[in-house]
Amino acid sequence: MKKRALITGVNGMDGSHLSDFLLDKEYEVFGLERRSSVKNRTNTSHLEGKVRFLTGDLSDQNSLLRALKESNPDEVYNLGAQSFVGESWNTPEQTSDVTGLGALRMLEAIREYGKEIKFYQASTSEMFGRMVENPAKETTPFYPRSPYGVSKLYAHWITKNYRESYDMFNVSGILFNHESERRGHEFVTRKITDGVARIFLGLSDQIALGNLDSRRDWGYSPDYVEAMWMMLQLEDPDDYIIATGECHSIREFLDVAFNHVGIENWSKHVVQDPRYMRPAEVDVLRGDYGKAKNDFGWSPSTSFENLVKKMLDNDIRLLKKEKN
Ligand code: NAP
Ligand code: G4F
Repeated sequence: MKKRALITGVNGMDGSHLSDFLLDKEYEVFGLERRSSVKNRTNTSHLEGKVRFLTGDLSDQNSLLRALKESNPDEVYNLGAQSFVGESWNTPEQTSDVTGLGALRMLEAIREYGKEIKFYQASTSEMFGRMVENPAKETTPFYPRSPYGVSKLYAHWITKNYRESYDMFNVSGILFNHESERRGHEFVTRKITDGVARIFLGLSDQIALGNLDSRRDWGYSPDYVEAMWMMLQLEDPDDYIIATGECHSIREFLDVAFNHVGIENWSKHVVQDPRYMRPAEVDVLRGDYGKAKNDFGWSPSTSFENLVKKMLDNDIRLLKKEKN
C-alpha cells in the first residue's frame, strides 16, 4: 500500500520540493491550497495530475478536518504559513492566526479525525532571533524578534505540548534559512539573484535593498525537505535543527552573485532603501545540525557558492526565455 501524505502550503517553495521528493518515494501526495482569484501554481505546474490538490485554509478549522477525510494521510507536513518576516509587522494578527494558530487547528483536526498520523511542523531559526548562543542548538533559549517569530514559537510549543499531552507523533523541525530556484521574489536571496540577472542582461541597473550586514545560515531547500521526511521516519518523535553551520552576510551573497556574472565592483548597482529595513532585526543566525547528523545521518550537500550560482543561473535562463 502506498503511503499517503498531506502537505499544507503545497505551492510554496518547500511544499513543491517536498511533493517532488515524496512522489519519487512513491507516496500519494495531497496538497492543501487556499482559494485565490488567480491560481498560484508557478512552483507546482509540473505536478498537476500527480498531486491531488484540496482546497482549505489554515484559518478555517472545518476545512482542515475535511482535507484529512479526503486524503486519509499517514503523514501531515504543516508547511503553510504567512512566511515573510517583513510582512508580519504589517499583518501581525493574520500572521499569528495562520502561522501560529494554524498549527493548533491542524493538530485538533488530527485528534478529531482519530487516526494515528505523523505530524511535521515547519519551525524556524527565527525563534532564536537575537541569538543567545552561536551556533544555536535544540537546547538554546528562544528570543523571537518579529510577530512571525513569536507566532512560530507558539506553533512549536503547541506541537510539543500535543506530543506530550496526547502521545502524538509530532515533530518540530527547526530549519534555518533555505532557498532554491523556487524561492519567492520578496526574500532577499531571490531578490538579489533576479536583480543581478536583470543587470547582467541589461534589463535594469540597480537593486534596492535594506540591511546588508545581517548574516544568515543559508542551505538548499531540496536538501532540507529530505530532512523533514527523515524526521517522520524515526522511531520516536523529537525536535531537530536543520542548518549548514556556516553563515554569510548579504554583502557576501552579493559578492558571489555579481562575481559570477563578471562584475567585481557592485556598489553602484546596489542602493539602500529604508523601506526594506525592519523595526527589529535578526542580525545573525547560525545553527548546529549535530543532533540530526547523529540521530538520522543528515547533512547538507549544497555549498553557499553553489546555491547562489544555481539560483542566479536559473534567473538568467528564465529572463532570457521571457525576453525571447
Ligand atoms: P512559502 O514559499 O512562503 O510557502 C508558504 C505556503 O503557505 C504558500 O503556499 C502559501 O499559499 C501557504 N499559505 C499561506 N497562508 C495560508 C493559509 N491561510 N492557509 C493555507 N495555506 C497558506 O514558504 P517556504 O519558504 O516554502 O516555507 C515553508 C514553511 O517553512 C513555512 O511555514 C515557513 O514559515 C517555514 N520555514 C521556512 C524557512 C525558509 O528559509 N524557507 C525556514 C524555516 C521555516 P499562498 O500561495 O496562497 O500564499
Ligand atoms: O530573505 P529574508 O526576508 O529572510 P528572513 O527574514 O531571514 O526569513 C526567512 O528565513 C526564516 C528562517 O530563518 C524563515 F522562517 C522565514 O519564513 C523566511 O523564509 O531576509 C533575510 C535578511 C534579513 O536580515 C533582512 O533584513 O535580509 C535582510 N534584507 C536586506 N535587504 C532584506 C532586504 N530582506 C528582504 N526580504 N528584502 C530586502 O530588500
